[in-house]
Amino acid sequence: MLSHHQQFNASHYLLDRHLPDGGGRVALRALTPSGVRQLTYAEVETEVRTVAAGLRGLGVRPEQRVLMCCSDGVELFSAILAAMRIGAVAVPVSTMLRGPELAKLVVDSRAPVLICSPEFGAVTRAAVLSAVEGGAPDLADVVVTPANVPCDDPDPLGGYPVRTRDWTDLAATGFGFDDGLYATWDESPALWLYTSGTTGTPKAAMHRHADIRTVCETYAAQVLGIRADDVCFSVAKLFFAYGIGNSMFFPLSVGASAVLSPGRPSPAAIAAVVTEHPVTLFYGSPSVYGPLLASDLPDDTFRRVRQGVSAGEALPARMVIGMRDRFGVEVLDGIGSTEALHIYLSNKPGEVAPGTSGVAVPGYEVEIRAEDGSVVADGEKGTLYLRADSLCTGYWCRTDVNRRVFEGEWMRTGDTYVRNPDGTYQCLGRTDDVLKVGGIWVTPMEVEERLVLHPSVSEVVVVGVPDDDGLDRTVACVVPVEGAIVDPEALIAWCREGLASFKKPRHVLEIEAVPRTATGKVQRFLVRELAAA
Ligand code: 3SK
Repeated sequence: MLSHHQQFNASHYLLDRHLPDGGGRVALRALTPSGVRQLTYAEVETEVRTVAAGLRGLGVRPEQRVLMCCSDGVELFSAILAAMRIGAVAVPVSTMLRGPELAKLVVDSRAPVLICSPEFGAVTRAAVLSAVEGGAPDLADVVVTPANVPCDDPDPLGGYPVRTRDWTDLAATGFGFDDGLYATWDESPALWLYTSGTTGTPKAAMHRHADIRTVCETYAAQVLGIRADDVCFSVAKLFFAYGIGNSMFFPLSVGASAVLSPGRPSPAAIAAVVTEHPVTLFYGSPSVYGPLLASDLPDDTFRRVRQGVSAGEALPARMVIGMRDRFGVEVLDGIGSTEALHIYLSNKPGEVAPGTSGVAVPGYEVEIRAEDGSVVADGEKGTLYLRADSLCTGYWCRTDVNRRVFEGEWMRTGDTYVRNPDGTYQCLGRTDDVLKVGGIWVTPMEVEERLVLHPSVSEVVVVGVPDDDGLDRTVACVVPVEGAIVDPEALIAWCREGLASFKKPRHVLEIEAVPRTATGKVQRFLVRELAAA
């Protein structure tokens, strides 16, 4: 064997390793239409072996991709672990995609097998049809799981232009096939996660088996201090990098457990989970902390939660403080990326600096660089660069983007950051979102933070729209609090009161909702289009 071929399989690391003495521990509590399905580590392993043999029975070979468009449940959880177990590549994709978007991923991934939930039957059928017609000769089988949310598809297996089988057939297909571990290496491909960022076509960030161990040993162990008695609940689903770390990698890395909830994370649904299950680690994002704070949930709803986490976009300081003062939950805001697999800048327990992304996670290195590539001094803004063992090996078949984004060992994140005098890092938005107004830099986030304090404002996005001279003018796109009136003059005066005058928006526009990506990031290019219309 070559020296860089260290045998390692993430599925073994997460699951089989615990079996000698931890097989009876609860690994999973999956919410289904008929109640909670609770599985021990030994039961998950049995499920994973069954799916592994089934995939082998379908002819899946090591390093081939298995595409999964499934709601969170036992099937998706075991399919991901099963694919990695047999050396194949798990590719869980967003359940929010429409048919043509999913078709592109079927074509791009060259997956021979697509596993889907019947809830997304119409979308997957349209996608498979269009993909097969438009250049997906590799796709041979679609496997339909049981539904994890009520679903009335009259013919879940019908209408696919390839072989179709249900979950029970998959098990039967695997009869007599090997369900054992494939001898993957640290370096072997394990997981692809499609990311579109805030613009552009989706690209698959390719992760190795070793990357999964890295995020467990760094962020989960050294920031969260995750323990075997933790119960994790993540609002982000398993197809997000944030969600798969929160609900699968982290709990399984220490013999802990996760609650999987396939539904929409309304405040009431979140409250039901954290009160009915002994959740100790709650992973959210600004888009859930805002509604939680606006809700009338009892203040002791999160009494069993020992730590809250936030990622996706910068958590406003008022939400950090609100969660602490009202619900007694310390929320660690951090920033991660699909490319890094999880969070690389984070606040630490007991050392939270509200409104910042905290400091580098142990094992991760960041630099803030000016346009000429030099590292800027504290207090100066620049683009955040990241060096990390868990960085993906690149984007599948996207040489153009790879050459722009990955610079040797470093990745250009495209986020504008500043390091504060106390050593914490503060997000100022995307590198290309910072505006120059009248020759002076204006950071949209600063203006947004001021505007959101106004009682009539629920959400706001500030963008630059070029005027006739091509010069940026700032437009604040405001979603009002229910029943409130947006008064542009009053809001501009409010900004003038709290900010240097040049930072006030030139225009205020009322919008119904902030457009966001599947991962909850604001789609500023769409807001810009609204503002320019
Ligand atoms: O958006 C983030 O902050 C994030 C965090 C963890 C994993 C993945 C992502 C995109």
